[in-house]
Amino acid sequence: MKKSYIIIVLVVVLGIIFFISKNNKLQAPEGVDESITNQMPAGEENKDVEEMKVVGEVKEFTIEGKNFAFVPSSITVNKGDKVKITFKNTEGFHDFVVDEFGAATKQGQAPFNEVIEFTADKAGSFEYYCSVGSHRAMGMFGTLIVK
Ligand SMILES: [Cu+2]
Repeated sequence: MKKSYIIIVLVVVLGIIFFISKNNKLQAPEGVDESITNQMPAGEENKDVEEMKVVGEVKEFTIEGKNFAFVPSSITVNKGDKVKITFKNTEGFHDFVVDEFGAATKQGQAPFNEVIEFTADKAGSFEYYCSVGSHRAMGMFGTLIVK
């Protein structure tokens, strides 16, 4: 009887040691990967999100489309920002396109709203425009400035 108790205790102790050493390995700095990130307490993850905001914020805009203009005709963000645009078509048949960031809404008849998101990962001056017919030539464009 005593022998079997000792074996059980040994197995439990070994199990605990194994569990602890496994956890220690995951927390080692050289093993930084997703499995560690996932195990981070919620508080630490929030800290990371706040730090990331310094690099790239979410910038939200509502841009109205009508015959034949966008309002506003210029928006400015910082490089690295996540840009969230609500395209609000209030008149006519239009879309909203920014080629350089692969961003585009559907083409559609007013009224409709569509939200598009992209990351402004390159600096410069880019044109957003309506790709329907000759609307762009008729003045349906604006400027996205990425600083
Ligand atoms: Cu248009």
